[in-house]
Amino acid sequence: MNFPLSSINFSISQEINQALNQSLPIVALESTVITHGLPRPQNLSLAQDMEHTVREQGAIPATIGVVKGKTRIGLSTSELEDLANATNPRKVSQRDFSIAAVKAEYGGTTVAGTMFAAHKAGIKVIATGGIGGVHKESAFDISTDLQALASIPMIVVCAGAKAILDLPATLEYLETMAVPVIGFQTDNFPAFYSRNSGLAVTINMDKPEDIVELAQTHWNMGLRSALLVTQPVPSADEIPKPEMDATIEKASKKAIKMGIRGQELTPFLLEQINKLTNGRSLQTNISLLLNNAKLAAKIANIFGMEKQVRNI
Ligand code: PSU
Ligand code: MN
Repeated sequence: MNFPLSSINFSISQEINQALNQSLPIVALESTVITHGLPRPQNLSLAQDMEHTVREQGAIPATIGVVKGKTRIGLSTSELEDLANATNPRKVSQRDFSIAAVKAEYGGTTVAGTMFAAHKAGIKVIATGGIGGVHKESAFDISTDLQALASIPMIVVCAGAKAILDLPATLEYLETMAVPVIGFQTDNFPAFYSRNSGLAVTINMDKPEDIVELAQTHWNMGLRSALLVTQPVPSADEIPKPEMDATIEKASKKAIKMGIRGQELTPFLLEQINKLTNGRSLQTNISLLLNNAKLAAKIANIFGMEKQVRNI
């Protein structure tokens, strides 16, 4: 059977189509990390390594991205290379799909964009580094990721929210929007580069099985929000919070001075932070991304035993 997508602007790769038909475990992977998150050539190698990590766990990776205006659910090897090397790719959240489509552009999908496309295909689990949230300096810069988490029933595995954000405000917003925040083997909300933000998660869970049970219970009750699984970066690759806070503040001040805002802000800050930490932040980022891909695959494996719910 085929999974025809309702729009000519979305298409599922043959491998993912087959996996969906056979109810195999699938992990969606975002691609803004490739187009805007990491520098070249680490962006491509990381994307390939994340796919490899998912496969090692016995699940199938579906990296989602926009190729010449078309959203691909399961980028091929060459599409992934083209996306990683594209000139001026667009950062694609829900607002941006139609723009990328009419302009036939390349685009990296954010967590929100990836959830939107993955959910159309019936995929339930996505792995990322950090979600977007409420920004510190501008109260109205609130990521579409939070809106997506509020309204798209999926499990999102991350290492917390981007460290540059207002974390207490981000957690408040998630509470308002009925998104349970699960700490994987921790009571503390991770702070991306650092293991502990000093803020509490909604619930601590030790096993992927428990996370899937909670998700099923949540959705069976008729709730449509996502569940956010947060996993701290491995200790060996952590950058301590006091050091990180000072670095982030320095980078943020520079951004304000230069008038950088909106979609540009995160890529700018990440680049600055990488410079200020002499590349250590990049290693931390890669480590947590791979760790999250692994956990997402373990969660997907449990879902794989159950019947897929098709939304398209
Ligand atoms: N976290 C990072 N780097 C990133 C992102 C998150 O450390 O590049 C990306 C993710 O794709 C996330 C997006 O979904 O940034 C959110 O962007 P915005 O705040 O503009 O919505
Ligand atoms: Mn924003």
